Amino acid sequence: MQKILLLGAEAIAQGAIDGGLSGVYAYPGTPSTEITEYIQADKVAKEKNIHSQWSSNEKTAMEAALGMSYAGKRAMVCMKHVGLNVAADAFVNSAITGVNGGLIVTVADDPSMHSSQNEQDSRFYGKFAMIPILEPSNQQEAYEMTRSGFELSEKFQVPVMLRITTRLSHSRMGITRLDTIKQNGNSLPGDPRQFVLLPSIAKNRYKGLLNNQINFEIDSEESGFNKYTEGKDKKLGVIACGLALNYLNENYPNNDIPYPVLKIGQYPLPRKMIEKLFRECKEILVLEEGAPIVEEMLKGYLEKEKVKGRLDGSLPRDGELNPDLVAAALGFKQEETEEIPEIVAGRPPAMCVGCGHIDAYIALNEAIAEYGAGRVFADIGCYTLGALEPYNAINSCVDMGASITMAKGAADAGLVPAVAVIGDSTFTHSGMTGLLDAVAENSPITVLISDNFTTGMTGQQDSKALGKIEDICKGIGVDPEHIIVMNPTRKNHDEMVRVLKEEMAYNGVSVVIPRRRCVQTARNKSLTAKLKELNLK
Ligand SMILES: Cc1ncc(C[n+]2csc(CCOP(=O)(O)OP(=O)(O)O)c2C)c(N)n1
Ligand code: SF4
Repeated sequence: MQKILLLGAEAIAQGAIDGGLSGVYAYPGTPSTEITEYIQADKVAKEKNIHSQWSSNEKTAMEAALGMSYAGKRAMVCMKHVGLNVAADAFVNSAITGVNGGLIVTVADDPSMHSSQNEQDSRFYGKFAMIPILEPSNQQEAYEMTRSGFELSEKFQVPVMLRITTRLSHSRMGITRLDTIKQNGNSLPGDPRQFVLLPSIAKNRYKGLLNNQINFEIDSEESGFNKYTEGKDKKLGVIACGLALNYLNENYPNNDIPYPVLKIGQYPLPRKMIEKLFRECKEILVLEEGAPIVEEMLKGYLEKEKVKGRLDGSLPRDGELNPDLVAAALGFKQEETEEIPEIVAGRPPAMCVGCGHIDAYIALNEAIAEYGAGRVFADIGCYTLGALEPYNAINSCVDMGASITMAKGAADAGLVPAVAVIGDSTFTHSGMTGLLDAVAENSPITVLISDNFTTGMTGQQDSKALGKIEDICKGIGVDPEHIIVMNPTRKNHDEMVRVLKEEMAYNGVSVVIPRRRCVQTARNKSLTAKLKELNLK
């Protein structure tokens, strides 16, 4: 087959389509978004009727994928690393229910936090759930792992995690495609009660998962994704996990690495290969992107002093790896590199000119001034940039949905009024349930749902909240007199300030909805048509 140039994320999507995928479920999040977008745009995926609509959040995505697997078909769920925190309940329990159709949980980590709140390493979650993990070293392997990951999942009847990182997701390679595999037909799980996690059933299922661990390890030992390459110089042995293999290779352009190298692409770790490396080499250098998970495990059960990596300072404890850092760990002399000219110096991100969030913040800052600073709890989206100059408008951004619940907690503590700022997509992701808590106790909070009809920050995906926000708030129990829609423009500034002042003075839950279309969606014709249909502007 011909080669096609694909991003790592796209290679995963193509691998899934070629591997017999029947449905992808996802909530957008950098660096995972392009996987689902590729499937949504793919003609063949459409012809094959592969489900690819966005889910409301990562938990609903994980559960829907598990449901598709229950019904016998191959499913994939995709998310960024922090999304797995949201999906964790379903994810961990899916290892115990097991699967029917192959299920791949693709999680994209973001070491160095290029666009994330943290740099947590999803391999911890895979290990925690005790399922096999695949970690590609390049985009071709990402394609192949996804394509064959469904088989691995079906072979052991457990979900399989595919763990990638930003650089792999967002860089390209020529991909050689393999034959396409047909989609599964419908079938029911072998054991009709395996998905019923009542304690008596769950205990048995859990024992089965524990008993299977040795089989996962044997599979890792035999996997083509793990590879031991001999080297003459036994002073050092290198363990290179996933993408870190690239950084090692870049230091040896002639492919003449003198040391034995153990490439890891499938977990649990292939213990026999690791023991061989330990037997043969004086010291071990562990190269892994993210947390020092492998290094820590090896230090725990083998000779401590022998293992070098992120924990002993051979490599930095946090942030992404790169060829230079690996060169230093290998003892190469660093060449002086040219200084970066000032013109390419880092620039902080900013909201677009003409963004409705800006006018909402200008009004909020004025309205809240009389109460003093420190009472605006925000959420995750473009509006988080309101934390920066010149607005300095918000005081928190913790996780998706936290704005409303944190405002409620602060109001419970006596910080009245407390204000929450949340976007439309984040509201339906995980803000709605917090609003229900606030309504249940009639908490004195003012919630700004800044509605721009889209999921702006991740690239203008559909928003599940479109045309529904007022009804959702009414349904949850917010007094309709305190659900107020505003047009956030300069012209309306005084009116916005007046409304916000009035609602902040109200002793109960009020929802103010500054509503203006995200300027980046101006050319999105299908959104224009939907807005017309809903009579929204
Ligand atoms: C749990 C989790 N999932 C996904 C993301 C990625 N993400 C950041 S902001 C955002 C959506 C923001 O949309 P919205 O609330 O409508 O605000 P907008 O960016 O449009 O202003 C997403 C999906 C994340 N940070 N955390
Ligand atoms: S992408 Fe849209 S929501 Fe985000 S800053 Fe720009 S205009 Fe505002």
